[in-house]
Amino acid sequence: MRIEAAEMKLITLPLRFRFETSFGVQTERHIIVLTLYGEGLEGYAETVMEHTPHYREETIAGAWALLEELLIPQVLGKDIANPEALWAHVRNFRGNKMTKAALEMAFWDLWCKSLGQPLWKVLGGVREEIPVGISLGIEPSVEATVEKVGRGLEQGYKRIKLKIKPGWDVKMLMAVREAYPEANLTVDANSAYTLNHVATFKAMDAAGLDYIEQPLAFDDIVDHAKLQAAISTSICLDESITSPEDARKALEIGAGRVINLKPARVGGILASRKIHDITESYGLPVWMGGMLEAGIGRAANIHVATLPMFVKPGDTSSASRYWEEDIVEEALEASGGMMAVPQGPGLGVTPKRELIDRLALKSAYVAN
Ligand code: OSB
Ligand code: MG
Repeated sequence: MRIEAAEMKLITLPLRFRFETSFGVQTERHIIVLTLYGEGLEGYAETVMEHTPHYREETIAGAWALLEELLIPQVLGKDIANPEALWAHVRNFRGNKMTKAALEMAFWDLWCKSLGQPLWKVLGGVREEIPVGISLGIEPSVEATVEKVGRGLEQGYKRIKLKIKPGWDVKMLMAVREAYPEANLTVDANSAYTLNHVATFKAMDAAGLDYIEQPLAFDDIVDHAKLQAAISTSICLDESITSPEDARKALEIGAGRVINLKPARVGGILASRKIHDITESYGLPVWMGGMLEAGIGRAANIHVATLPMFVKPGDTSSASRYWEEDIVEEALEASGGMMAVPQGPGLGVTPKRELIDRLALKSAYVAN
C-alpha cells in the first residue's frame, strides 16, 4: 500500500454533557481527523489526546506539528506492506504514543479496505458485539449521581464507572451502592490520590466495586503495587500503561489486576494486541477504555474490543450520549448494553465530509 497524500482537519465538537473528572471539566472535544490516501482508497483516524496535557503529556498542538512535520513525511510515497511495516518508519521516534497511534489507525483502515475486510476480522476478533458500560463524571450532588446511575442501568449498561476525587468518594459511593445493591460499579480517580489515602481505599473495599481505576500518579506502578497489597478491591491501571513493556512490568510487580486498554494511549492497535496477549498470559482480563471519541475513534475501539480477553464491559457507550451529531454516517448505538461491531471494510465508518469541513478550524494537506 503506497501512501500518496495525507490530510488533517482540526475540529471542535461540543459534548452533550459537562464531564468533570479529578483533572478538570470538559464541555467539548478537540479532534484531529486524519485521512491517508493510497491506491484510490481513504483511511481514517481521529486523535484522542486532550487540548491540554491533563490526562497524559500529549496535546493537540503537539500532535498536529508532529504529524505534519515528521510522521506523515516519514511515510509519504512509501510502499508499506502492512501495519508492522509502518512501524519501521516511526519506531525510532520516542513517546508520542497517541500521535503515532493516529497514523497507525488510519493505515489499518486503509490496509483493511485494500483487503476488503473489516478490521475486527483481520485482527482475529471473536465476537460481533461487545459488552459496554458508561463512565459518569463528577456530578453536583449525590442525589444527581444516584439518579444518573439509575438511568444508565435502565438503559441496559452493564457497568457504571464513577469518577472520584478526594472529598468525592466514599460517601457518594456508599449512597450509590445502597440504592443499587446489585449493580456492577467501579470508580476512576484519574491519579488524584497518594499513599497517604490508603484508609480511604480500605473504606471502599466495603462498596463491592469490580475495581478502582488509576488511584495514584499517572506515571507510577510501584506505589500502586503497595496500595494493591493493602486493599482487597482490584486496582485497574489506565494512565500508567503506555506500552506492552509497561503492562508486563506492572503485572509482574502486582501493581493491579486489570488493565483499561485504550489503543491510542499504548501506541496503537498492534501494541494493544500485544498487551491483550500479555494480560492473557497472567490470566487477567482487559477492557476497552474510552477518551470521549467521536465515530472514527469509537469504531476503532469497538473493533479492537472483539479480541478474546475483552470480557469486562468497556466505556464504548452509544455515540448519541456524547454528540448531537456524530462525524460519521453510521450510528454507533448500544442496545441492552451491547454494541454491534461495524461490518464494512476497514473501520466500517464513513466520515461526514461536509460536517467536518464546516467544523474545521485548521486544515493541512501533505503530499510530495
Ligand atoms: O480516565 O478513562 C478515563 C475520558 C477522557 C479521559 C480519560 C478518561 C475518560 C473517561 C470517559 O473515563 C470514557 C468515555 O466515555 O469515552
Ligand atoms: Mg481512566
